[in-house]
Amino acid sequence: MPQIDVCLSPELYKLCDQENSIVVVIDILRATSAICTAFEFGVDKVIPVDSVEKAQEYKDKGFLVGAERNGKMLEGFDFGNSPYSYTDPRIKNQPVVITTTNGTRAIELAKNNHMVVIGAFTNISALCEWLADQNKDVLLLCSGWKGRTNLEDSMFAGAVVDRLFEHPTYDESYSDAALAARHLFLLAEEDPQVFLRNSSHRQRLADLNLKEDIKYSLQVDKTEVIPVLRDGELVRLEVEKPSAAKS
Ligand code: 3SL
Repeated sequence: MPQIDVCLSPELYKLCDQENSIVVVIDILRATSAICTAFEFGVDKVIPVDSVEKAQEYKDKGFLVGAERNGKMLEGFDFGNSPYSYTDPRIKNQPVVITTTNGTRAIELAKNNHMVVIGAFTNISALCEWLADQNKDVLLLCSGWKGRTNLEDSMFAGAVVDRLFEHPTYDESYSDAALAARHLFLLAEEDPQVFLRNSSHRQRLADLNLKEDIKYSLQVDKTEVIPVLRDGELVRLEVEKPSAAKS
């Protein structure tokens, strides 16, 4: 029976079974929410890089590049990490390179896995429907903050566990971390914004006047795109819809 596990921090990744699992990288505030937005707004592919130096190399070659550290957009680049900046018409049919404090680091960590996809509230239904059809182990990898656990990524992991909880594929196949994340989500679901009110990253972004980004990133189902990592680049996963396949 396939298992669902939650890796509450990148520091724990080496302890999780990555080899047989689909790894879902999560950075709700804000990298994976921003990446999903970029796909919804027509980006051709997103190239995640784990250092500002690599991002600069792409910038020098003429790529559009998003670069963020500690919540702030880095000078000299095209975008920061706000999902709103990836609604820019310049990204349509273009590749975009992105480096962020934690999200792209988590992608880098998982990049050698056979299947890495991107999860956010903004694509949660599409993601969960697809996961439910895969009949594979799932590892929900929370990006956290500089190696530490954070509330919003754990809460999202719990939302995914909750959606798959009753599914026959995953019947009672949960790690303790997955169960803990689900409990957290059940506490949060009535009003995630209120639940996150005292969380460290929410505070950090609120101090930077980024409250709108927080609201945006907690909205569900703004896109059906599931970004998937192929040869180090994020592209749209082609999802075969059973009904469409039959007709
Ligand atoms: O760490 C990251 O990848 C970012 O999402 C952090 S921030 O939201 O831009 O502060």
